[in-house]
Amino acid sequence: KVQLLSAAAPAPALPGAAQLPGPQAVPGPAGWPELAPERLISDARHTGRLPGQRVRGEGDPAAADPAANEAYDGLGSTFELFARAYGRNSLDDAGEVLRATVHYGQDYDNAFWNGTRMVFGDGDGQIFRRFTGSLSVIGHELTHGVTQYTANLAYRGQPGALNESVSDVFAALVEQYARRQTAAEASWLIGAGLFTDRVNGVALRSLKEPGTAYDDEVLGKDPQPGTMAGYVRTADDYGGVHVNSGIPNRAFALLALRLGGYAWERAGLIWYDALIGPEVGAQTDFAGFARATESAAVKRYGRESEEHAALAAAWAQVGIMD
Ligand code: ASN
Ligand code: ZN
Repeated sequence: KVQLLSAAAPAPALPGAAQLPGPQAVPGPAGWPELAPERLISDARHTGRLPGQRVRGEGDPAAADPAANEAYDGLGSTFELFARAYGRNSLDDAGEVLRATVHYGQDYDNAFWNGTRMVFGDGDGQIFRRFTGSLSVIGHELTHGVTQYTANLAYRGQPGALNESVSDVFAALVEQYARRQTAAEASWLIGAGLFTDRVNGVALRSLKEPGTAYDDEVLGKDPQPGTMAGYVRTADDYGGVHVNSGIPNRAFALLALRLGGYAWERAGLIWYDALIGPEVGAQTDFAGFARATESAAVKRYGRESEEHAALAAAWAQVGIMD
């Protein structure tokens, strides 16, 4: 069965990150060092063997293979969000090499983080196109690496759904940052453009409107809930980690939309502070994560701040922390 990293009408064509103005257009806070990625792209040549053959390293000219170049550019865009918005030097904040393997397996319908590298399938061409085609998929998988080095959220139940949600939140921010989109302008979709024309869906998931990303004869309907009332109790998928992530995802989108402007700035900082802070660990549940974001908002912006009020309202709207 297809495990959807979770898909609805084709998304509008958007410019790739490569065609956008360089990172200097949105500089990080003054005083932060200039950080640069070290990327290494390999090719599994349609086998299941990792890492595969080296096809492009840092600073190399574009490869002949578009999948390799998409991976290279997407790793760069992800590095850029974490570096420029949060001062983070790669996944481990110590300059770890960003590694990816393309053309993994045959007709492989997924992408994953294996603990040390990103791995991308080509899709089966029936449901999915190649997974390097979506910057939010790349951002999602790499953020699993950031989570591994920080909160290390267990991949089961509510901590697992938070692990998934954190990957979706920063994936959305990677795309928004690359496109210089405000919260109001953003699609809030994960994996837009991955589905072939045969699928009735726009993306794998929607942070803004969980449960609306696809409704398809073969795939069924997007099962994500947007409130605790819809929390799915299941033994599948480690307790529904790709489903229940819709709840904290929506809390983030509600906060960002309420605050307005660039979501990576205030909303993203609050989430990042919580993720790397002392209150969030392997067993943190939704309520614990909400409290950690509240501590972060109060610390950064004050108890009487607009940010704190917007945060409390967002969590209350999804049925957590009222
Ligand atoms: N692409 C999926 C993810 O990162 C892989 C999986 O864990 N089923 O969540
Ligand atoms: Zn994931």
